[in-house]
Amino acid sequence: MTTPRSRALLARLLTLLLSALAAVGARTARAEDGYELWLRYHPLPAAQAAAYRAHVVELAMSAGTPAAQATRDELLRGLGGLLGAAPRIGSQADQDGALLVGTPDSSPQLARLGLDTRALGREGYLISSVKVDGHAAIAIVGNSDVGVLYGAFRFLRLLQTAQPLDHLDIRDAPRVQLRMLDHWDNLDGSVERGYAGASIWDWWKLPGYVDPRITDYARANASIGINGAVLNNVNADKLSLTTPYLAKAAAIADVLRPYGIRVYLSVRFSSPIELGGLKTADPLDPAVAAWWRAKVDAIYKLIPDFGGFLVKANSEGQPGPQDYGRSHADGANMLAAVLAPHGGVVMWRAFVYSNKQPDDRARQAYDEFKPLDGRFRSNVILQVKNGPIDFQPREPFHPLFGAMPDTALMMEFQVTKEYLGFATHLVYLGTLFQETLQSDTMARGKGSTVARVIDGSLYAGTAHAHRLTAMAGVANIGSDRDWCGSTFNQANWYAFGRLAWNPDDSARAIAADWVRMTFGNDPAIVAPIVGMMMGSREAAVDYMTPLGLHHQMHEGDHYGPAPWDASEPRADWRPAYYNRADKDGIGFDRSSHGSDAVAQYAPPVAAGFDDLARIPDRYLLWFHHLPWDYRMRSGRTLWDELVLHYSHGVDAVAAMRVTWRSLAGHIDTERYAKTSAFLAIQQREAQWWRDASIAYFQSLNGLPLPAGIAPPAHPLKYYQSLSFPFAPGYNSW
Ligand code: GCW
Repeated sequence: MTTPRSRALLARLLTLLLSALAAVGARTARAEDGYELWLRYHPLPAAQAAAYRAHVVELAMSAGTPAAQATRDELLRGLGGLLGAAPRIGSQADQDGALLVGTPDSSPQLARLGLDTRALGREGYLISSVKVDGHAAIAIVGNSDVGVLYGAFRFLRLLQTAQPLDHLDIRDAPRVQLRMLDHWDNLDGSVERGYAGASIWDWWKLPGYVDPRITDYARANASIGINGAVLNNVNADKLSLTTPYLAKAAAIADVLRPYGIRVYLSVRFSSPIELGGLKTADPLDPAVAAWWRAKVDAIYKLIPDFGGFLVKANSEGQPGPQDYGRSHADGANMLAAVLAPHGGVVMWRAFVYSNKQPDDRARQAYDEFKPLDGRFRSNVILQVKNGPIDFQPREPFHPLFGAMPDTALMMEFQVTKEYLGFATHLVYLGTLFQETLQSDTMARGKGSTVARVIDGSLYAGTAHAHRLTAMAGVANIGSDRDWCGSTFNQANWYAFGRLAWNPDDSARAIAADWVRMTFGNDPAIVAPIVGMMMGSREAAVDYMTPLGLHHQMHEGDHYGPAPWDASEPRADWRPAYYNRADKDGIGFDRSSHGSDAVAQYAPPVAAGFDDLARIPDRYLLWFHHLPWDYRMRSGRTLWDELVLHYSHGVDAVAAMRVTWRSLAGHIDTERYAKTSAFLAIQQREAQWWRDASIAYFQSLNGLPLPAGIAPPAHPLKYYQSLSFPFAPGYNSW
């Protein structure tokens, strides 16, 4: 029997239950899995949103092209999310608070403003507070649709990072022409050195079905100015050039095009034999050139704005022109000649070394390419890794950057963390990129930074001037829900794009923007997270390869430490080849007394690296072999210093964990928990790196540890017994 009282009670209970359920639902809906990346348009605090809304009452733009539509959609989505309501859509500004967006010829009002867009080039933009027919407005203007799109993303970034919108006067244009992601994605869906799941290109279902995720990929790239994507692994499968796979690439290109992104392909140099049935792939054979010409013509029929080829030739077993006694220039120029009529380019990799050469591996790219300076066609650009070995936690800049004034050189960074802890370690690479870009090659005197080689400004106005400039990052993107395998790996994609746009940008400023866009503007979180990020790469260098050590990772999968490994064949894939440690000392002698790799740098740089009194500690064992009791600047012995660096690396990870714990409650549950778990893994692995390295080196030198320093947790044999047959990113080729 129900009384009015019990009915009221029941009703209350029901209401409570429903609102509890709603709260759970809302929380689930708000759960952040990282999919949105830094384009996370969540509502800003109410007061802030209200202030901004006055500036964007109306969006005045015509959206007559797919690119302009993409821009308008992004602005509506971004402003709608951030401000709680999207602006009204109009075609012209007729009241205060209009956002006037377009190219000067897309709107008479914009044209009447007479803004000077000459210096913006094709891809630059301006964002300016203006008066339009007496009304206050903000103009976002570029000379092309893509310039406008970049301006729109920049405008959204102003809001996301809580910047004032009064008196805007921003002009920006990219300093580097080709800003590329290189995907090492295989046609079977695996990703070489990928730690974020399978490839985002679903080759199997393409071209019939293109995952909407590809549009989000394009948005993320456009938001940081990336304008090119090499779709497939440099260890290229010949099938990429067959008609069915070209049709698949074309379907991807169609989705990327409105976002200003061109598609490129890695090609296998021997394709004329394997696909064309020719007897040779000799670049000087006319039948070979004819095969490539026909292939390239066919590609441009399917993809009219195709970007060009990326080629790994005569490197790690890949075929190349040297198989026919021809040079890298012969090979690159043949391909460049058939691409040139279509406006395509060749990115030819300088990552070459041979274990047959009893030489220092670090010297080989320079020795091979330096004599070819000036021999490449103008649509060839040499793709040079940041350092002379291979994407190590720290390397000095590649000597080729200071040595080929008559050749266009592009940077290749690795965004995926093959040698830096895979998906789980928090290592912000902005500082690594910046360190290389700000290194001074001294090629034309002081201030000849790598950044100025890459953006072409070093030789502008000289007889060496060249047209093509580019920067590539080996992508860390996969089908994981959060794209990059971890929230913090997203920062590396972001930082790469920002630095490709402006190689002199600051890693710290970029980190701050990323944190604000990714986690929010609360000062209680921004400063601590930026602090963690800024110290994170040095921490990894310390626990893995301090003081200039390099390539100490387990062979093949590159997971974990194996400094003891000297097994044959292929010495130059083994850590012991690089550390040269024995009972007396450690380090690779590349000084003038050793392999003389120092001589590949401009004389003042070489002199600094060669001289023990001047070389920075961070490069010491890269260039010098020294006794364990060598006296460091600190007054400590080399051995003690080394051990302290390893320990410092572990301590720094512990400190990151403390910082992260202090942010509990300020970060959404899912991303907080994932990062916490990953930091715990990182701390364990940092300790493992430290302990295994110390145990091994101590087994050689028999020296005691500095006072107060804990010994390795296990005997050396334990570390040597570990193996990881299913480590990710490797067995795919
Ligand atoms: O770092 C090495 C990687 C290989 C890679 C090669 C390269 C694509 O271990 O997986 O192959 O560099 O850059 O070509």
